[in-house]
Amino acid sequence: MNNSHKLIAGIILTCLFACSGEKKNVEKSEGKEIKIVEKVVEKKWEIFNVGAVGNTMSEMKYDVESITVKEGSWIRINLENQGIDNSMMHNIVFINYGTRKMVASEAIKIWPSQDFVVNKKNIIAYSGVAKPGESVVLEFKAPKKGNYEYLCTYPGHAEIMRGYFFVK
Ligand SMILES: [Cu+2]
Repeated sequence: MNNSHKLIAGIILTCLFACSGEKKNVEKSEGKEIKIVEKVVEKKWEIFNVGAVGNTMSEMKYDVESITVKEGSWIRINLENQGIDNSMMHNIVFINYGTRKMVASEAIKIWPSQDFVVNKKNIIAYSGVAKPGESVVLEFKAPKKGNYEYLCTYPGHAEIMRGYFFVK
């Protein structure tokens, strides 16, 4: 490589680095330059550890009776199934106030499919099913201020596996 080739190679290299550096901020679309502004909105998390305890249909329950959060916050529910009996399969489903029986009965109808969640219009958020000894995580944004409920939609559990969810 002679000197002029080295110079050209040097220019190309400089250009490659310079160009790749600029690309992060500017993108060309139909000949117009558009500046991309990265907006980092920090989510405000409210984290709750909920245990599903008990090993019989009469014992089983969530060890948290109510959950209160602020409107607009992000909620992370760590649901830990502490049961050991095979029939103890649990999820956690957040619903509109007063719709528990309806949501639960519709879940029974589709037994034993999927996540036992059917009546989506009354559902705010729902987790997957945790088998005995398993944990599942549910993340969602708090709905508007008001009173809500949560329940386990595994068939037969909704009468006693439930709690209240308040958004302030
Ligand atoms: Cu359950």
